[in-house]
Amino acid sequence: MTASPVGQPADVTGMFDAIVIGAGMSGLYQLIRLRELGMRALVLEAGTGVGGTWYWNRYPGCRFDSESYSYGYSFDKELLAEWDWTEHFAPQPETERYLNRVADKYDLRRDIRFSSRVTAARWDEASRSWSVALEDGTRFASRFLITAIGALSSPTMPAFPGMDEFEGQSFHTGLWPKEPVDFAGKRVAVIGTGASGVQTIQEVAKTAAQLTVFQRTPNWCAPLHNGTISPEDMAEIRNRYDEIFARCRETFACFLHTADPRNTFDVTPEEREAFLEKLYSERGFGIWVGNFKDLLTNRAANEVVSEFIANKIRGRVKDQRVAEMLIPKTHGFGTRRVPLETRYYEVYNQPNVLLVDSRATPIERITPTGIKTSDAEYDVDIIVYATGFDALRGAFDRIDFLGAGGISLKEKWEHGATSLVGMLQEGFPNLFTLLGPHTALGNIPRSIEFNVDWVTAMLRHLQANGITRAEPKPEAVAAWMDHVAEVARGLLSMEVDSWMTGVNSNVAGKQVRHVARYTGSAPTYRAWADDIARQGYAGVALD
Ligand code: N01
Repeated sequence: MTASPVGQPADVTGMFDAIVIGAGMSGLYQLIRLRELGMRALVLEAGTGVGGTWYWNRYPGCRFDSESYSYGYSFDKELLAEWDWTEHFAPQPETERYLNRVADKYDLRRDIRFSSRVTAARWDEASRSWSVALEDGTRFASRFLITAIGALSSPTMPAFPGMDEFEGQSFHTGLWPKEPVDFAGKRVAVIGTGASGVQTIQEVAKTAAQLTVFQRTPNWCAPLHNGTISPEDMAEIRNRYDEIFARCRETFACFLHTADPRNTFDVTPEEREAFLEKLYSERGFGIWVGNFKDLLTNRAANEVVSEFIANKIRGRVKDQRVAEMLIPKTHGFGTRRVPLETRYYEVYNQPNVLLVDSRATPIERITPTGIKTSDAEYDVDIIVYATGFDALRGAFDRIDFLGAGGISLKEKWEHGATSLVGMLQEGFPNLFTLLGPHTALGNIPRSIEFNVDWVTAMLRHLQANGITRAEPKPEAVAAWMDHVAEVARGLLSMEVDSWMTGVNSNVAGKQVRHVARYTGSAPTYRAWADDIARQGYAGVALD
């Protein structure tokens, strides 16, 4: 196939070789690669700027919890040489600046249409093209459609009665306004204690007159140990970039940290304690993904580590009644995403901070002046909803994808998504889903670079061989889904409700725990995907 236009359906106002939905880290990198293929590409972005996650999530305290230098793009040596990270875990404004620098450097904005929310995408068999509609009715068409819509990008709000009547300000962390929000002297409520809630709480507590935290399920949190990066440190990091990215390629989830080769009970109690102390005092995710290798599969091992962390919480929170409220009782350490924190637990020692157990005393309604629970009323000026996302499938469900023969992706995925290596969808020819369900996530930019390169190589193969239609075969999808199910077997995280098991209490039909994401290692994932490519896209019907 060449980059020539395809047959144009009557209602289409623009025709492209490829349309990318989303101008976050995936979309920007994909656009660079599509240009290299000589394709005429268009990126459609709902926001007014680039950055995706780092554009929308500008809540106070938002920052990385992968090391900055393991998170940035690795594909551009010049960019690596030029860009200085200022903190081990960069705050959101720095990351947004970084992604704008990338957009400037490659002059990407000329192919990005901002304020363009895609609401529908329809496959047209006759022209072998996708027709993509925006919410204002504008339509574009392309041979190939690539979703770069993120895994955690569809924010969800609870459905408390009275929310519209609240007379103060209210915000969702994932839809934070660009204008600064001043918490000084205000009475603030934060609902939700996941990674977003924890980062928000520890920041808001610094200036709010009163902070009331509504916690339904406590999460196991561990110290981030952030620090600034001096110019000398940055020079040293820069010299190690090859080593850093090589390490990320080898590890289970593309982090700098990976599981210790020992099992929890291979060592004496003293050695175990010393190892856990070391991990707890070190920067980043080591305490979670660098722990004993049986942490997430052996219940007894998990209990030992959980008790270690529980004692840390007891040691950091003065009021032991509050400490017990903060210690998870229904899931073990690491079986849900571990929020990394900076003096989070100490916040609860402040006189201006109150923790409310919103499972014991549920929120009943939002009133014009605050929050009413089953046993009290809390007057507040600001409500922060840190209530998370309709993860993984959620961003897809917001778009009405209709594939071959009019099949609906939302209906097809009603009881759980299927795919071939997360990136190709049976019934949806020429659709590529970057960070789709069942791609390896982990340190996400590392996965993004792999996925974009994989899609780009496949597009190059299609171009070179004059192929205008590509759709995964049912047997290949079934084999991949068997593997996805197999690697999740025996994981303690599969016994717990979270976005990682596809559960969201705020979304109808998403209460059933299932294998919602790929839980195997990134190297195993890449080997599967690379095998498909090596065999000339075996498992994909090409025509
Ligand atoms: O969302 P969450 P998040 N009534 O789903 C509560 C990534 N991330 O935005 O646990 C009362 O984890 C809910 O309670 P429960 C990261 O991968 C990364 O914090 O369902 N409470 C929970 O406490 C993360 O895992 C970074 O009982 C309600 C909270 O809201 C993912 O994004 C930073 C409720 C939601 O927690 C999602 O994190 C931030 C209701 N009706 C996020 N509905 C970094 O890398 C929900 N809750 C730094």
